[in-house]
Amino acid sequence: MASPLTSLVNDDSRYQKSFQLFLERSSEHQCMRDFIHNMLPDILASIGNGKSHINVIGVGSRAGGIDLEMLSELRLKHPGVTVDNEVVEPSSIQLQNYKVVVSQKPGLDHIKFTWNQMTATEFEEHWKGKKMTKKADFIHMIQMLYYVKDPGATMSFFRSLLDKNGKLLIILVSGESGWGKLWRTYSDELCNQEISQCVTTGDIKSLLDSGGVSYQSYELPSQMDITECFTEGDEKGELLLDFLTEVLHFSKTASSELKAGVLELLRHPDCSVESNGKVIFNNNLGVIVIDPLT
Ligand code: CQA
Repeated sequence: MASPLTSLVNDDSRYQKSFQLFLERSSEHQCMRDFIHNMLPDILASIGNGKSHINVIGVGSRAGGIDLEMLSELRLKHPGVTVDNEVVEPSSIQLQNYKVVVSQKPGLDHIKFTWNQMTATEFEEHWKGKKMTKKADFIHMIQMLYYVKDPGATMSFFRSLLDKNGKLLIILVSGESGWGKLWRTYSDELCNQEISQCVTTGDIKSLLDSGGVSYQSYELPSQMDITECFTEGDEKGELLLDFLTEVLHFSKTASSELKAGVLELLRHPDCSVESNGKVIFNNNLGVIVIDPLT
């Protein structure tokens, strides 16, 4: 049966609305910040190998909030180095926001920003086309591998850009999260590979293991309050459901059977815990840190 459901990515304004609400209802950004301030410094200490110049690539940087926090930890670990930061971001609005923040924030004079308004795949073509030989010391891909055709191929390309002692950092939802359970259960209905991949760090680890690639991994506990999803007709609940399923107007367009199944699974102990009348969805993230090809 052909899927009658439209992806949320087709309506960017609704995507941004549901994403903003997700950020308010979840600890996603806080848990990333905790990782950046507590674990990332040791990872950053191992890059660069005493060089006075460090090359960074941010893939899917959005408005740069998380990037700038990482760059400030990089500065603390490597005082006095200059940084070349390639920003890869397809949304012109997000890139514009990033540029404004950079122009207003003091203390970024040691960083040269190169703005690439393009997708990761376009960046790969552009890099290969220009026969670039520049290597990177630190590359990060945060919550973006869902949106490439072939996550394994994209990961391999960016890994091939790492200099000796470089690190490639990937953040995705954990295979053990509610997302993983939701996607394993409803892949036929919710995962349209033309639009986005239902990929978790579990899948990436399997790929790396089968290729004999060495990496480190971390689990970041994170929650999302999805209580409003269970109030029929609740506007915010519907926005959150759109975000969870990545389907535009899921409540209005999904079959009643699919809707009932998804709602039941979302509050099932495999996905959520219920306490004090709240339904708290497991939004755990996984971090993978990959070494260069040797
Ligand atoms: C578009 C596509 C994806 C976006 C976006 C716009 C996105 C956030 C904001 N704007 Cl056109 N994606 C995103 C970011 C974090 C995140 C999720 C999506 O946790 C949720 N899932 C990805 C499929 C599930 C983990």
